[in-house]
Parts: sequence; C-alpha cells; structure tokens
Amino acid sequence: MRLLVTGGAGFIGTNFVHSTLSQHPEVAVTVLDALTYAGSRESLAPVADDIRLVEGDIADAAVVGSLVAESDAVVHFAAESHVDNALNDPEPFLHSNVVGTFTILEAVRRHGVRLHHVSTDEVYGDLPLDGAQRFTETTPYNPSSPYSSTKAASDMLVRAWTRSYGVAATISNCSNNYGPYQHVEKFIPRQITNVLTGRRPKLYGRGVNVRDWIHVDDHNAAVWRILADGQVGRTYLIGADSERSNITVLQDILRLMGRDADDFEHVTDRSGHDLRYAIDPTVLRDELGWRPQHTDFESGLRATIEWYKNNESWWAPLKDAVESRYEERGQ
Ligand code: NAD
Ligand code: TDX
Repeated sequence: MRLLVTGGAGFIGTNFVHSTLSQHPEVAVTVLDALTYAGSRESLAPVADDIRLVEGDIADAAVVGSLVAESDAVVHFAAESHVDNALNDPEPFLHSNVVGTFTILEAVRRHGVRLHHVSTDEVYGDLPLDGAQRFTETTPYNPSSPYSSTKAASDMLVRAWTRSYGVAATISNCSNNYGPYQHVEKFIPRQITNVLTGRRPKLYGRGVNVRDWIHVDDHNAAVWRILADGQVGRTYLIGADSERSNITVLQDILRLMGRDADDFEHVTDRSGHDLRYAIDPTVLRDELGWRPQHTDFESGLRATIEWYKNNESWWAPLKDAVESRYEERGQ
C-alpha cells in the first residue's frame, strides 16, 4: 500500500508516520508538507531513510496531482491548526484548510484514490460548562473561530465531493490531542516549556474552560481503524472520555514538575473562547472496536513532560519567538 500523508511533519502527522512505520511496515509512506512554522523536518529525521518527504503546498494542484496519482490512499492532516493564530490572521487558514482541502479533493476525484480527512471537534462549536451533553456524529455544525470555521468548511467540501462525485472519503473529528512533538504554542507544551525555561505558566481567563484530552497515539490508532474498516461517506468522532478544565491540567503539570499549585499567571482570555468540548465516541467503539490505550491521563502527561525535558534541542529554538508573540497580545 502506498500512503500519502499530508502534514506529516506536524504534531499529529509526525506521530502518525512514526507509528505507521512500526506497526504497518508493509506501507510505503510519502509525506507532503509545506514545512510551515509548525512543520519540522527534524521530527521525521529518525525515519528519514524509510519515507519520502516532499516539501510542497497542498494547494499546489500540480504537486498534489502527481503524488495522489501514485498513491492508494491519502490521510490528510495538513492544516493551519492554532486558534490564536487564526484570530490574529485568518488568511493562511483559508488557504491551507479550505483551498488546500479542495485541491486534495480534486486530485483524489480525478485519480479515484481513497481519502481520510482529519478534522476537529471544534466544528461543532462549544457546549455549556455544566451539563452532560456531548458531541455526536449528528450534532449540527456551529464553529466559533476562524480556525474552526475553515475546518468546518473543509469537512463540508469532503461531504459534498463524496455525494456529488462519489469520492471515497471518510472524516474524523477528534478532540484535543497531547503527546510528543506538539508545537510549543499549544497549551500543554507551552506550560511544560514555560516551567523548563523559568517562566511562569499562563492561563487564559479563569481557566474554567474544559477540553476532552486524548493521547496522539490513540487518535492515530483510530485513524487507522477508520482507514481500514470505516464506511465510505461516514463521519467518526474520536475521543477518550477525558474531560478536564484547563486549570486542572495546569495544576497537574505544576505538581508533576515539582512546582506550587499557584505558581502561574492569569493572562488575557482568548477572544470568543469556546467553553467546553466533549466527544461521544460510541460509534467508533461499537462499530470499529476502537478503544483508547492511554486511559491514565496523569501517566500520559508525565511521559509528555519527560519527552520535553529530553528533547530541548527540538523545541528550544522556537520558544522565545512564540513567547514574544504571546506577550505582544497580552497572553
Ligand atoms: P500542526 O500545526 O502541528 O501541523 C500541521 C502541519 O501541516 C505542519 O507540518 C505544516 O507544515 C503543514 N501544513 C500547513 N499548511 C500546509 C499547506 N498549505 N501545505 C502543506 N502542508 C501544510 O497541526 P496538528 O496539531 O498536527 O493537526 C493536524 C490535523 O489534525 C489538523 O488538520 C487539525 O485540524 C487536526 N486536529 C488537531 C487536533 C489537535 O489537538 N492538535 C485535534 C483534532 C484535529
Ligand atoms: O497559553 C495558553 N493558556 C491557555 O489557558 C494556551 C496556549 C491555551 N490556553 C487554553 C485555551 C484552550 O481552552 O487552553 C486550552 C487549549 O488551548 P490550545 O492548545 O490552543 O487548544 P484548542 O484551542 O483547544 O485547540 C486544539 O484542539 C483542537 C488544537 O490546537 C486544534 O488544532 C484542535 O482542532
């Protein structure tokens, strides 16, 4: 099987490539990645001899067309992925998430290639803080941010291309991922590396917002289940029943790193900040038999902290610039 992985030099894509090579050695992997600020050639260095890495834009129809033509399936991770960046400058999100996904769809349509589109639970908007309601495959789309609206647009394009042109596609909408190789702009790595560089962690607002955390390897195992046995035309929600408020996660990090529980700062809240996300993963569990393996959040977090401690050369060159950008915005 020849697999084209877009965005394979980003956080989730890198972990997908690593786990694919170890668990599916028969698969030949090509990565297409623009190596934006979020992509890292170094993340793929340990497997550089086992994959083909093409530096290119998913909105470039010529590059995409030729790579898709020689593939049996495409797993499409590439996107602009950070909400705060989207609030600051939405244009790259329109380009990569909407035009990029359109370009991938046209190529898989032309060449009759199977597509799995990786999306987010943020397309559903947010849920009230108090209550047991969770997102399901039939929850209406209601995105709040420039990021989530462009991801919602990309999902809609995939659905339309499936219905109108018979493109063989599946979609997954996953909750918040954590694990190794996540960019230091994101919540968990930002706080870990703040502690490691002698900064105080930064919490938006009161920290009551709730996210539903999943280890990146569990997300990627679900993507493989869907790629192998998912029903074409279907959407699957991926989540690991692990809702936590931001302040709880931050205080877990502080405790595991030997700091006081109040050794952090409250900073300006994110504009339009979604309150709560929560996934009902019943369909994925019952239909495809998927189960998360990393069910102990604390041990996953501890291993992630260890990874950042042991891989300073991977993140240190990015850290100061990220913190200066946040500081300019009062965050
Ligand atoms: P990331 O920002 O770490 O990586 C994105 C990768 O895509 C980078 O390597 C970047 O260089 C590449 N890229 C961006 N624009 C491109 C373009 N125009 N052409 C080619 N490559 C381009 O993101 P991530 O956290 O790994 O997220 C991957 C996917 O998973 C995204 O589609 C995101 O919406 C989705 N997702 C992420 C999460 C999460 O918690 N991180 C949760 C659910 C869904
Ligand atoms: O410094 C911070 N302090 C803080 O309190 C940062 C960076 C974030 N936060 C809060 C905002 C969110 O409530 O932490 C929560 C998580 O923030 P992010 O890591 O930016 O993630 P989120 O906005 O929830 O989106 C993530 O999950 C869904 C990914 O970035 C998306 O790509 C994915 O679709």
